[in-house]
Amino acid sequence: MSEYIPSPSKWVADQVALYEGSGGKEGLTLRDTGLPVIIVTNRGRKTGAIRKTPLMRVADGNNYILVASQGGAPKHPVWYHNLKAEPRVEIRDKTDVYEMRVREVVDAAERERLWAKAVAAFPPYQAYQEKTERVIPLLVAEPVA
Ligand code: F42
Repeated sequence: MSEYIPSPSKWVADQVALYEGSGGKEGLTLRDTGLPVIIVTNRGRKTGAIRKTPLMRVADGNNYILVASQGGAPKHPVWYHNLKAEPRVEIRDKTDVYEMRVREVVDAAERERLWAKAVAAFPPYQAYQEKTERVIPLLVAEPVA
């Protein structure tokens, strides 16, 4: 089994430790917003190590929409590149864990529909998009049959 390398960002690593350590019963929201978070487990594209990334929970039926916003930073988050290289992930939503496959949304109509869902779930995404020159990538995680 590969090594798990926690995020270098302490608040992120702490949330993962609480969420996963409690089996999906604690640490379920972004700070004190009350808004739900999922944990994406994937592999680093260079190290092959296990990485765990909390993201806002944006559901679309049985799928999850992953928003590579990173607070409107100028560059895509590193996890986006990891998922492009290795799309097989595990997603924890509270106590449920799913094997999923990720693809980037490229179709304009699909993007419009899913972006509206993302902003409805987490309104700050709109301000993050206005803050940055890049188009914030959307990825869809779909259950592996
Ligand atoms: N980030 C979002 O982008 N969207 C969200 O909706 C979101 C919600 C959220 C909720 C709760 C929470 O605690 C955090 C949340 N975040 C959200 C932050 C998110 O979890 C990430 O921390 C953030 O997006 C930054 O992701 P990042 O992958 O850029 O992380 C940096 C800090 C990082 O970990 N860098 C590593 C490092 O060591 O510098 C990268 C490690 C890595 O993946 N290495 C790869 C490897 O092979 O192992 C190779 C990378 C390469 O060079 O190609």
